[in-house]
Amino acid sequence: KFLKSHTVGIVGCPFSGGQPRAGVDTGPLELIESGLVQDIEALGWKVDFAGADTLVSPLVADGPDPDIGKLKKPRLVSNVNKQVAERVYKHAGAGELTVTLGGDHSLAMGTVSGTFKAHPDAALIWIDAHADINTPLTTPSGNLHGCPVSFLMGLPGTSKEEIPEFGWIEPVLKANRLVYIGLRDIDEGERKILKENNIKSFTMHHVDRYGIGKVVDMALDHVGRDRPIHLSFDVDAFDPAVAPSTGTAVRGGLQWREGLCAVEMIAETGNLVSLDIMEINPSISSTDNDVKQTVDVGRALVRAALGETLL
Ligand code: 4U7
Ligand code: MN
Ligand code: MN
Ligand code: MN
Repeated sequence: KFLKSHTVGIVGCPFSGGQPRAGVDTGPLELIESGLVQDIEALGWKVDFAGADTLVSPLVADGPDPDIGKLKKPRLVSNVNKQVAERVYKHAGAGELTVTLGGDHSLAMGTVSGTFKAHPDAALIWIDAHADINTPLTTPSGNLHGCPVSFLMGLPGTSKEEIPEFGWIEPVLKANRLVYIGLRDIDEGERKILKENNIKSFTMHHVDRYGIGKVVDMALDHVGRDRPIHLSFDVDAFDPAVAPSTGTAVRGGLQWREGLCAVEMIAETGNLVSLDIMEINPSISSTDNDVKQTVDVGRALVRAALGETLL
């Protein structure tokens, strides 16, 4: 409906500057090397990907980057995300289904900005253990992967006047176009923001209580079933037994089929225009199988988004 061609545009973002743990920047290459492009082609989609050497740069700061308030590496995160936004817009504006491979979740500043520039009426579905809606004023850690949603909404503390370094980000996201699934680790400041802005949030409690199918149906009803969808999927939404190789794992998450079912239902609407697979960190593992399993679930999410399991 909203895509102009049966083409997946891949944006690889080897970036870890939005959080402190090394290794999440190798997530995109692991996904590509595992056979993701072949997976996509096998499902009958064309792939628009210029190769691993076109992954977004710069990956490291090119000058001093002192904290702004509590925020860590603010100029680096901003600069990388501005480029990500342009790359995503190039694909989304051409009517491709954009798939962005992270990298840490601060990258959603760029992915959502790029998608919404091409599809201003889009809704954002955020599947994550965390709400990632801390502002520069509420963040307990200063890590920008916990903050992207606040910038996209233009919450207090994120304006051009308050923090010109992020002035390129337009507040494109309205509270009623955002829905969360899988939350279970919410900071006090975030809880207040979610309540004050009436942001629809399905926590793991709701998943347990109603089942994933009902939760996704309610989520789609809330944002509206007739608009483009950007799905931002943080693999830490999964239970750590399913996706162990990630930086901020939290017990009690989605099972393998629950996560896949959610993505399948979103794919089934025919409205998915942009997908983020974020926070796979191949450097984090306690058994030999951890990395493979986490990469496998990331690949499975992409295939599900492209309709693999729909008849
Ligand atoms: B992720 C946290 F305090 N809320 O802001 C923060 F608990 O992209 C965690 O979802 C953020 O992995 C996690 O640092 C960001 C913390
Ligand atoms: Mn998370
Ligand atoms: Mn996240
Ligand atoms: Mn994380």
